Amino acid sequence: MRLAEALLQALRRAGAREIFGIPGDFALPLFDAIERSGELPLYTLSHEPAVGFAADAATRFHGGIGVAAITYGAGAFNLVNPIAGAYAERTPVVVLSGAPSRSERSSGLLVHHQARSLDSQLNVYREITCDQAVLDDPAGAAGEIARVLRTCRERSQPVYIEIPRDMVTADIGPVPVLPPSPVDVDAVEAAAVEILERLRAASSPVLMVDAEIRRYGIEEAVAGLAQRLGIPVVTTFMGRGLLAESANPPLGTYIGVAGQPEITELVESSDALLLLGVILSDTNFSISLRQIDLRQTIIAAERQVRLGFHVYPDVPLADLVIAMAAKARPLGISPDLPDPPPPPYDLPADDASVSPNDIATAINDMMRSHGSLPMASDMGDCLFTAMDIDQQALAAPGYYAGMGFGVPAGLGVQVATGERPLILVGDGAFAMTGWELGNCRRYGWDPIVIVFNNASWEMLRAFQPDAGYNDLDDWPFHELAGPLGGLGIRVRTRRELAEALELAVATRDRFVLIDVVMERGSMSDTLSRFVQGFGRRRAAAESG
Ligand code: TPW
Ligand code: MG
Repeated sequence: MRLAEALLQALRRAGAREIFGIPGDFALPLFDAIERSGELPLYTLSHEPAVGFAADAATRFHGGIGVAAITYGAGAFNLVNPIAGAYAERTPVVVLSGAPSRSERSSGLLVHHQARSLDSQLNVYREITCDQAVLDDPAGAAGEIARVLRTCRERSQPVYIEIPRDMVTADIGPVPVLPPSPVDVDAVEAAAVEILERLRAASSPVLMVDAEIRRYGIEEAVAGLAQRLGIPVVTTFMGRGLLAESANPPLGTYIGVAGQPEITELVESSDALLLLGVILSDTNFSISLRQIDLRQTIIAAERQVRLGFHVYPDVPLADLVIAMAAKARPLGISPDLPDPPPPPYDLPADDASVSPNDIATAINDMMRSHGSLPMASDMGDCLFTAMDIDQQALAAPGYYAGMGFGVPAGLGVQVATGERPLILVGDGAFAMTGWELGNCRRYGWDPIVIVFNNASWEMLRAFQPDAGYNDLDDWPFHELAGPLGGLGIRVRTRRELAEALELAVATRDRFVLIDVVMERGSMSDTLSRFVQGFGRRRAAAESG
């Protein structure tokens, strides 16, 4: 079989559902093979960062693996940032890069798009992917593809595959289906038993979940386990949106001082905090009201279980959850579960100017009337505002925090779900990747996009109030929508916002951009508390 076909079939078998990409001459043979084989649908976008964000977000929604196909050098280096983000946030995205042919490599000339050496690109990607293969040898290619795809799934992180352009049509053997990497079944059992004993001995155990439970497709299993144990569940900031559709959604989201005090108290006073698939990041933990001693918590993530100083290596999260479920009996605690305040509803339709919190309220009202929409959010106050939106499936860079994610991620969400997504994005982030909306018409995508337009890098201003460089110009984003194939509406008041959302819901054949003009300095309550919490932490750290 030809290499490209074998590769595409193996990708599909490994859980790929689509390819996002931008071609270039080194990748033309590969793109031809993608289009001709029809193995996976191909969506081209306008700038490689968007390719990576869309592939990442689609993967977060459909499970399986994502694919980002780009050309050598100029294309691949443009893709570095989203792949770094996917690495940090544990999304399994396969990078397919075209590359110079074997004869071009040995010609002695510098090749266009080359940075330093021909392998500079590979070396950069070694840092941000968990396995790499350069398919320059027909004899070894099938085995390399199989290994890299297995690593991608098992580590749930990006991998890198480089395809010299003359290799696309090379004959290779069938790509084997590798068995899963060995797991120490006894270690899994022992870890499950020890965790359950710790929980049973505790008086206020709490389960906190994060990205990995979605990446490994075990959300339902975790929900079932929690219910069997009778243990309260919360998500991290990064994990907001997990289990949103479960029969027993989480009590809320832990954001330390920035979050709901009831949830903060529950988590920080727990004597057995079980972190399943949790990323131990500063956005998740550094704004604790009371320092959480991570050595006293139980952590299962990155194929490891840690209880204090006791470490079980090679314990896949899914295996652990299954083993725990098999042994789980009700913990017999009847905790006084807090009743966090319900999300805000019923926005007054008046002529007051819009605040970020109003946007959350308006979205809650809209979804209550018309059904929920899957969401993607950028970094910025829009993500903090999203914490007040009644729990919905959400793709957001809650840990890596890269701007520019929101709009292309929303496009990926629409591809993965077939549903119309809701995209939350700041004006600064929209200026980075918002143009990608111009690709909606070709593919029949119709997201609803809410631009938090405060003519400002407001989140930075919140940390550095006197800085002039955080002022942005007032760009009429709503006027850009029409020429790009969408409908644009600018709103300034709460009444206009509610009406615009109704109109957006009723407009089904194109994207709708609602440009919400807000005052500089107007911030969501969650972001204000987050900024204050960070300030206090920094002051405490500096005073020793
Ligand atoms: C790729 C640093 C974090 S938040 C922010 C910046 C520049 C301002 C965001 O402005 P926006 O939203 O989108 O108007 P808002 O609500 O704050 O007004 N470059 C990248 N990523 C990050 N995170 C930054 C810079 C940053
Ligand atoms: Mg802004």
